[in-house]
Amino acid sequence: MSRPATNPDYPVSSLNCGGRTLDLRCAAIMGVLNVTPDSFSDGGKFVVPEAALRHAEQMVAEGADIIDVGGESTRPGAQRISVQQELDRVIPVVEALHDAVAVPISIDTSKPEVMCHATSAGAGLINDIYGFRTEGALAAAAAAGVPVCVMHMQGEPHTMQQSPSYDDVVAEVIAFLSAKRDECIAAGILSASVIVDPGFGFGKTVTHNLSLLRNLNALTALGAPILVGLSRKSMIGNLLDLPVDDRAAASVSLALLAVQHGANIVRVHDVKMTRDAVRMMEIVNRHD
Ligand code: 8Y7
Repeated sequence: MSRPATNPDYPVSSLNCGGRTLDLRCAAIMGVLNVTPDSFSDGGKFVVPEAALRHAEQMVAEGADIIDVGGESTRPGAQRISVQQELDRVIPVVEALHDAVAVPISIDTSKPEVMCHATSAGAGLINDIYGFRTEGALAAAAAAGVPVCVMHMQGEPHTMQQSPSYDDVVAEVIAFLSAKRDECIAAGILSASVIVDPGFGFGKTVTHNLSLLRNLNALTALGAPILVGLSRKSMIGNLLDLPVDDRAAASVSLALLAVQHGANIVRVHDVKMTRDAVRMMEIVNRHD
């Protein structure tokens, strides 16, 4: 049975992630796999490759369509780590995961060396929250020949939440992503391989985040797959006064709204709940 697209106007139905297919006819679930000792929500739990592997396998069993492996914490105020530290953390995990699961693997990094080694080790997508602004990052991504996710961020992680400011957050984020995508294409990345992400929480107040979520549909004008990360973010803590380990229901609700407003990929910690909720919503939406 052929399944209608989440967004019927959207031209790309799948992405080739280094030989593994990410189906975008329905919203895809990206499971977060942090291999950092200091990540804000599950920091320290998955530093041992064995434990990381088991967690990834569980997410795939629960319906994750892609696993995003990250070795450097990006929470506000986090310190940056060296290339070698990041390689030591993520490469063994990417290699092991590539053998252990069949879904595409994404590497969350801004370092060209990590992009290069991780894609050689089997990663099929590069997720750079810095939007490939690091010297050599665009060239490394183009050489890797895999799809990329470009994310909007105002400022740098350690200062971005001090005083985020926009005249029109939606228009500015769209203009930024459009220019970034042009840069990617000029560097040799296929236009159909560029995913865009408004970067919830990255140099944005709660009001900016809400504006972007309510108007996410405006990003579909870019004609690119849209990825969003809202899972367990501080916006939920601010609005509902919930600690990070009690944000699952609110995160699922935000994921549903994002898909309803045009997101093609949702980056989440709670895979099973999000998968079930998104599937249910898609079934209801299609029943006419
Ligand atoms: C995002 C992300 C994070 C996001 C993309 C967290 C790595 C912070 N957030 N990547 N990474 N989009 N593409 O809360 O929103 O998980 S880290």
